[in-house]
Amino acid sequence: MRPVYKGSGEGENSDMSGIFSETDVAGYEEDGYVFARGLFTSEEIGLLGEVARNDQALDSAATALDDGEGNRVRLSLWNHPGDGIYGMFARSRKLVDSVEQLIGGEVYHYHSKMVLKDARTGGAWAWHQDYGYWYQNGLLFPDLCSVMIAVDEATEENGCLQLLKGSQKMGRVNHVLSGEQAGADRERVDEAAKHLELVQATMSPGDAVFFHSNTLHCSGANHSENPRWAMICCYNAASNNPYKESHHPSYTPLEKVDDDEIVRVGKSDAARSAVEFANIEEDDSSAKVLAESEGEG
Ligand SMILES: O=C(O)CCC(=O)C(=O)O
Repeated sequence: MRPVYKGSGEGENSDMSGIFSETDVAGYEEDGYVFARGLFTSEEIGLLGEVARNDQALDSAATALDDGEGNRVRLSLWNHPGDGIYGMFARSRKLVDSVEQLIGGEVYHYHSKMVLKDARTGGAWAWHQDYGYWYQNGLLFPDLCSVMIAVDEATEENGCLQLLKGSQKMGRVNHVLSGEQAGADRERVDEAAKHLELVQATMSPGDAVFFHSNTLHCSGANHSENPRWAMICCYNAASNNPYKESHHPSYTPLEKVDDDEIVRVGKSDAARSAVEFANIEEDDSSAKVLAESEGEG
């Protein structure tokens, strides 16, 4: 599917004027994901890649998590989108309006991250649901959507995202800590894999895949000579404000920007990489809670 961007809506936060057709929205509800090929232009994604690769703060903020197979998963995370190029992507109308179509109402920015899956060393991600983590954060409903934006070409060789089609219908599966990552109950994942199609989310730079917070997903290690960096922007429904505080934000109105702000900001040095990175090791309590509950039996 190659969406045709219909242009920005005026006014209210939730104007439902995203890129998706009714068939796409129905596909998301059925399958738990939908692709938006070419959502970002080569100029937009080129600027994002250039800024990110030269961003010392992003590199220093990166946490490396042991994948249990001898490689490390590197990622940098930020809670508020900010006014730099990362924020312009996460706040762009073509992205946010489209998420709102899928969620069915106003959303806010829950956090974004850059996954730095480097050539030869980038680690694997265990099968999990995002809501498997986020459930711990006081969110009553799985009304969240993650959007993975390919910065580099994502192939099976360099560890593209893998999804189990329709797995969001299973509801939340138990998650246990394995190594430094929380993974979904393996017995259930193995059984689900006998019934559901495994989708390799191969993507070109600028492509995006939108997926439901209960969609089971994972990715392999990068054994290739090519990096596989991707930015993932996560959104929560405004109606699903967490009932308790956590390391990710409660409802904070999202100020959308016109799509051409991506290039304007990306080309202006001053504002290019303005964002406040989170300290995942200190702040992220989702996995720690799993570790504690395991300890409690
Ligand atoms: O980058 C990947 O391959 C997977 C990332 C992921 O699943 C996540 O951040 O929840």
